[in-house]
Amino acid sequence: MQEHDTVPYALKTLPDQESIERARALRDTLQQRRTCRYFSDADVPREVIEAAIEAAGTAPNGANHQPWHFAVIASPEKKRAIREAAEAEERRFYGEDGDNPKASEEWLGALKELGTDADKPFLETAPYLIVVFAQRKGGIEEDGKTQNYYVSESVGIACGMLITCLHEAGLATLTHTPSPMGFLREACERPEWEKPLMIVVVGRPSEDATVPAHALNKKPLSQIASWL
Ligand code: IYR
Repeated sequence: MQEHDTVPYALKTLPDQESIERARALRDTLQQRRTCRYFSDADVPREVIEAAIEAAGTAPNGANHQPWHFAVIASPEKKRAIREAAEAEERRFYGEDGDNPKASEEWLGALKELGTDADKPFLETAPYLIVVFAQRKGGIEEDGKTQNYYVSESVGIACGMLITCLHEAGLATLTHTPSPMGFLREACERPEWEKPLMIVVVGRPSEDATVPAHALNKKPLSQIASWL
């Protein structure tokens, strides 16, 4: 290694059995997570959102530039504006605007089991929308010039950690990706070097919330892993 400043790595290691139990306990918790499309308008503590964003901010990332920004939307006016812009894009995607759909037939076929359409009421109902931005440039100082590295990978991992923390806190989430989503940069007053990556919708499920049965169909370990 080249010469650099260091501090000790103070990770508390665990006995094997406890390690296994804790990994399985978190797996069991995460196996209960569902993408939610029916939200209640009940408020949730801002402290949970803050802690989850702090958790996301610990994600591994390129050169420790931490190339992310989380714009938290709670204002009803902003939520309505985002819903209207997102639904306009979705109507074009699904062909609900009278033109040919922008999505291919194959893509629309793949979505059939999920039952989605251009209607996105949850963008107004849920108490919080977290709009996640990827900073293409900026470095740790966010100067808008310094090159950032592995931006999509870094911000993708951060989103995973955000969702994990929110789920652990008993909140429902939906990762929503209207396409294109350039309108979010203006709505959230973010600079041109930031690219919106996704909206994480956060709240409690409505009492009659359902999830598509298709969502329970998870690939087994034997299919998703190989051991070499
Ligand atoms: N963004 C659209 C379409 C959509 C695409 C995929 I891939 C999904 O897994 C779900 C939806 C929408 O939100 O309806």
